[in-house]
Amino acid sequence: MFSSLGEASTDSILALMRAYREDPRAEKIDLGVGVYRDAAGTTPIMAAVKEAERHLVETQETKSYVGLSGDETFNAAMARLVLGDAVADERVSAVQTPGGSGALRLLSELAATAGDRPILWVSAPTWPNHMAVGARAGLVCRSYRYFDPETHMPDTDAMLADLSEARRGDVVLVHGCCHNPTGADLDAAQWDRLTALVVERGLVPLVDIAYLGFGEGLEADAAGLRRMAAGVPEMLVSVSCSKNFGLYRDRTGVALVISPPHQRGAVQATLETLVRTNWSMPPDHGAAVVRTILADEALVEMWHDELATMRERIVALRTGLAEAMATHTGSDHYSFLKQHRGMFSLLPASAAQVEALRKDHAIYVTGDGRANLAGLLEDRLDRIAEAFTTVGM
Ligand code: PLP
Ligand code: TYF
Repeated sequence: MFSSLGEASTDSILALMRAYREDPRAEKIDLGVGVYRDAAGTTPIMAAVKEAERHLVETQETKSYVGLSGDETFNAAMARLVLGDAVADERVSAVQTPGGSGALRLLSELAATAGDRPILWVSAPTWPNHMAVGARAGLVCRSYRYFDPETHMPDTDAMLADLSEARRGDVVLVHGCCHNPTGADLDAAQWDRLTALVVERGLVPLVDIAYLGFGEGLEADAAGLRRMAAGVPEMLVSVSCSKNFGLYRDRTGVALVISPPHQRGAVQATLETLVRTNWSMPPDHGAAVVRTILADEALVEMWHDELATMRERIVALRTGLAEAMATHTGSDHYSFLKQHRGMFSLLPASAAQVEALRKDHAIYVTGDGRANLAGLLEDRLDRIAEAFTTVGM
């Protein structure tokens, strides 16, 4: 049975994580995998999460199965958190998923099941798992131009030109905020232009939002997605609680589908069929934690404060690195770091420069030059800027 198996294709980000772990150099710096770290270099459990967990331990009475779609209270609270009041409840279907990845997989399968062989359009570049998950779910994938390396910002004209080749019913994957890997987000006017094209050509947006609250704040980060949701007849949304609740390993997310009200029953039923044939029932713990936090005013406030601290730390590190680069290069070439949002920025680094950073300076960024700025430590900014300059970046 297994003789036909070739070398397994590995996720480049996860492979880098392993290489970092195996590097014996004490001075090594991990700017690879997208995990938030505090000033001590750790990824702590948020206090609001700890509090909710304590409450759950004391009050939870059963570990019996949750339903196929998970916890309805969690789903409704997440729909509210992400969509606000942009669309009427009667248009929204929701299922709790194992992480944002579970939501992406489910929504890709929904598109493959319901659509007429739709193409999944993803930004170039994008998170490597997007195409992999889409393809595994049976979708043909194509990419649209997104990033302008000159301005370090989105190239909307190129994006819209490429997407004008999409056929009616094709799915367009859009990053909700904090674009991974570039850090370059669409502004309100760019969201509106994309929405107009989606409506005109009958496309179905799949908005993937894994960093809500990491850019400018919960409301600001959801604003573009909500503008689009209010303007389109159909939309898919994959939401991750991994980063903004720090629940990475508890695998917590939600898949939302916006449809006309009369189709909601069929959509929800199809989602549940897909759930049953994938993981049958979602894992409970992370969603129970999120539900507990979002239902309690004091915990919500605690969570907001902690999220703000994380966001402000990332913004401060962005400014710090931009300033250190200005000092080392005598130019403002790296001021784009301050325009970018979220944990990542795509640095102007060649494959050889990425390799030199790793070999000569023990600094790990992904092969395409993506740096996780939340992996920086304040007292190393100067060393990093010096290394970037030394390798000629
Ligand atoms: N989408 C993007 C853009 C991501 O960067 C990630 C990774 O964290 C995910 C989705 C999925 O996250 P998870 O499955 O860990 O919730
Ligand atoms: O982009 C990242 O680094 C995060 C973490 O298969 C991640 O999204 C990376 C790869 C992967 C799963 C999660």
